[in-house]
Amino acid sequence: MADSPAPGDSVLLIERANRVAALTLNRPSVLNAFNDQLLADLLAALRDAERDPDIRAIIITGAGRAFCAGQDLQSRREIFERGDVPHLGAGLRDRYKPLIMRLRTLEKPIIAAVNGVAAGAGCGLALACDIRIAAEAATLSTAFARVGLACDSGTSFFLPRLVGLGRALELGFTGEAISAGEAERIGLVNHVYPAEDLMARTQELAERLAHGATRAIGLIKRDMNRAIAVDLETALDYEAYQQEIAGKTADFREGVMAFTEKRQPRYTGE
Ligand code: T3D
Repeated sequence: MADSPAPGDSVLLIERANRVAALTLNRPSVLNAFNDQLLADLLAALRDAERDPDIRAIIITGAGRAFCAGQDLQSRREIFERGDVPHLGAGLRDRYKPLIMRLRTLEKPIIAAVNGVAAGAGCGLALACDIRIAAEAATLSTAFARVGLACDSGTSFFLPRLVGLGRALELGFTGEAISAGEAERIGLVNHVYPAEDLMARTQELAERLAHGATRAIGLIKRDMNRAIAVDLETALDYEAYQQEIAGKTADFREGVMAFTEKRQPRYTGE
């Protein structure tokens, strides 16, 4: 079976509408597993979205029935068949680390629309997004230990912060898939919707954010990224530093003017 999209199709589809870029992982026959091309294209698309002032929110989703099944294991099988030894550390530093870092440092909201199974690095990808919205039938699984690997793609960083250490360790050790409903209950996903509503509801939220004070949203993301890894005093100082920046944005001026003039604000993201 072909492991890629139809000839001429890209492994990553990019759609832009109403200030939102929607990135669709497009290797449905292998549940959108990551190969080098998909990782490179996703990183490039995020870089483009970061630089484009017309794009103020990003959605990541998967084509077909899956979100992403993690690293393409067929390519790992080929290493063993050649009699080679896998050197996974270098690949993680060169391909996954830049992707996860880009997701966290990109100062625009990124929403994972988890349309189906998210496993291994596919689960890691979802966890590294700012907000996760799942279809009712979606499942999330660390999966790594089931194929004899430790957690990667930021999973060991984000999972305990999202669900607490005890739950994170169990999910890591077992690699068991949890349902979207259970993921919502433990704080791993923000919202769950019927499959037919998933993209519309995700687009709706993305557009709302994209028409908001997106400079402030970027600063909030930067703040919270920092705050989860430092002590309170450092976090308070960093908030003051960030707010100094926010206070000088056109959006803050507009927010104050709109409030005092009793009208809706028109934010430009500047
Ligand atoms: O290597 C490094 O660089 C280190 C980084 C590692 C990061 C990782 O992500 S390691 C973890 C990799 N992912 C997994 O272990 C998950 C593997 N997949 C599965 O366990 C199952 O496919 C699912 C639970 C995700 C879904 O199960 P199911 O029954 O719904 O579907 P299926 O029949 O297993 O999969 C459908 C097809 O997709 C199938 O191909 P076929 O038989 O129709 O030709 C299957 O082989 C293919 N597929 C699914 N996942 C992968 C994959 N092909 C390559 N790589 C995959 N990860």
